[in-house]
Amino acid sequence: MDHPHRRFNRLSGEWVLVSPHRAERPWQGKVEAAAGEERPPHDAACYLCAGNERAGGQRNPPYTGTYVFANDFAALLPTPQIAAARGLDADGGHLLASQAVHGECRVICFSPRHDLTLARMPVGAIRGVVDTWIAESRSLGERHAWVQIFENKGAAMGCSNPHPHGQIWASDFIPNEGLKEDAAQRRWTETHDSVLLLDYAQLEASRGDRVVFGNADWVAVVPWWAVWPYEILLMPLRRHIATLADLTADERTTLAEILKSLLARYDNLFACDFPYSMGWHAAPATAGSQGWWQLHAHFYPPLLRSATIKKFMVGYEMLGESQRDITPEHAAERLRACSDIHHLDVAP
Ligand code: H2U
Ligand code: ZN
Repeated sequence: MDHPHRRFNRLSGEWVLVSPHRAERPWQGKVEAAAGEERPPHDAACYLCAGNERAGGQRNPPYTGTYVFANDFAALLPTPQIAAARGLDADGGHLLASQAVHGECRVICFSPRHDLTLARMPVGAIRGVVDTWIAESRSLGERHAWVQIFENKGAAMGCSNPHPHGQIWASDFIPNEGLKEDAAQRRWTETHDSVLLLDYAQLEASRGDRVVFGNADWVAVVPWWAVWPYEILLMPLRRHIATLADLTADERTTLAEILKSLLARYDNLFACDFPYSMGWHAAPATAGSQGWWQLHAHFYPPLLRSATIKKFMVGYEMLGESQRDITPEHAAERLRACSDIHHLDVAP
């Protein structure tokens, strides 16, 4: 498969153009010096550190594990603003369509340690993050149609603060990505009488060439249809699991373990603090969706060749469709070859 071809994304229903012959340009293997910024365990100027005042004026408690607070600059507001949105429907909703929305936005501090990232936290502390994701998705899921848990990491992804943290945006609507995946998974179950991402996880585990790492309950692959060079799809391997709340205690621990292993490999790939956006997709509360939805996490990292050379989604990608040079198989091979011991935790 080193000729140009397209691959179909079963989950989103979109195609990606793969041009592996372009990647035959010799790989420089260039490793930039890791951004040498040493961070203190507590930064008096950080609005996420324990005990500090936030931009909104409130003070964080002296938290010791994870800490969740309502985003002081929330993109979604809790009160429906129906009248205001109607005012936007200037032509009766034919061309200038709009929809009033409401929701809630929260910030999750993963740890009080300003100098850590998920990749360098102990498995027990990552398990604490998993438990927080579960508790938040459960409570917000009771009153919102969609709960989007995500982490933006690194300045390259527009993250405003290196303190380890993620976000949750819960809304009364299912956003575009969720709708595409809902339709594709539903169609698969209706035509195959099975669960799309469980079939897919088991197929990838049996083939192995796109697998980065797997354990008793989970498998992480550079998916067949990956768009970002080192994109990862993390899926349950053994059974149909619709939501985070459906995970057993063992599956929560093996999830923390695989997260640590994957994120250490990411940092080791270019010996840097690897930027990415990641997030969870799970069954919404709509009737029937638990039947076809399989819980999974996407990792979308922008880096292409080194700590400083990233892939831009421009030109053909904006106007035509996504394109990649190195194959998903090649990317998986590179990630498999990385140690899962973080480079900063290796004794000199
Ligand atoms: P990033 O994950 O993109 O860095 O965003 C951090 C969030 O933290 C951002 O959504 C919120 C911002 O609104 N925030 C607060 O809620 N309070 C603050 O004091 C600063 C940042
Ligand atoms: Zn901090």
